[in-house]
Amino acid sequence: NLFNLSKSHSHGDNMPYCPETSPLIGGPIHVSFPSGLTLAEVQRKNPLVIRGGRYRPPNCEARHKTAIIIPHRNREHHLKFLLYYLHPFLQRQQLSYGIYVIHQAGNYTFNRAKLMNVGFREAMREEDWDCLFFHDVDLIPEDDRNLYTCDANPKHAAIAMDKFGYKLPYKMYFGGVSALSPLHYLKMNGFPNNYWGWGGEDDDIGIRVSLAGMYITRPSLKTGRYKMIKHKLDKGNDENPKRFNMLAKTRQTWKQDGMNTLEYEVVSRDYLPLYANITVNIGTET
Ligand code: BGN
Repeated sequence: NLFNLSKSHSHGDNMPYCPETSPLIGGPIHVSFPSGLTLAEVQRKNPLVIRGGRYRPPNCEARHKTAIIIPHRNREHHLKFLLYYLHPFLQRQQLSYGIYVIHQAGNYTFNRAKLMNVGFREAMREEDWDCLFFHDVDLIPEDDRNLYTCDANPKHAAIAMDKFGYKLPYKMYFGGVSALSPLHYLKMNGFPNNYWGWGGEDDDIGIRVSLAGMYITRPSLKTGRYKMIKHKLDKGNDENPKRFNMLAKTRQTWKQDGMNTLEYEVVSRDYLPLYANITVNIGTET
């Protein structure tokens, strides 16, 4: 029955809510990339994280339930560093959270936005998350006060990246890390499914936000800071030459392309110690 079902996800006894502002939050984080770091080490440092990369504060009832969605292929090295920083970061914010890595099967051109749509559906079928963070694998938050919670409108979190000189590259930029509630997500029909290759999908998503009657909120430049892990261009993720034309048509296409047309096949669901790894076949460009 419904009552027992929801009960099974809480701690059982009546714990007090966590404070509105976590006392564990510090300020800036010094981010470096220690050589020789292993996932076993990350696991050892995060003893309260359970299978599937889930966590709840041990001594208080979290006020927020956040799912982190990370689209991924062939970036194990980056993922390791992200997990190393992200787990303690989320724990210091006293969040109840889960980390989902959505892994595109095969070698066909990468499709970041469609993987996000898959992540949304897969995460929401497991838990009643109140916020989803759509997170690039190579971006490490550099300040604890950049809260991984949702606002009344979609939030763009990665506003000050080192590679852009710690400022927004352009006013409409919505890439890197963004946060939407399930209602925000469905209101804009999710993300586009047909941006294959690099570029433009984040701009499309930004346009969708306003077409759906919402606006973009942002943390301060001081806290929305990220370090990008340096890397070369990926194989299988060439620039998408169609993105300019597609972006010019978002207004006509957003209602016909998104969560309402999402199709994919789950290849495997692995509940690993530090994250849930969901491998999916998302097909090819038609
Ligand atoms: C933009 C890309 C974004 C990318 C940022 C930052 C396009 C569409 C051009 C009309 N947008 O130029 O996808 O996140 O740069 O690298 O290419």
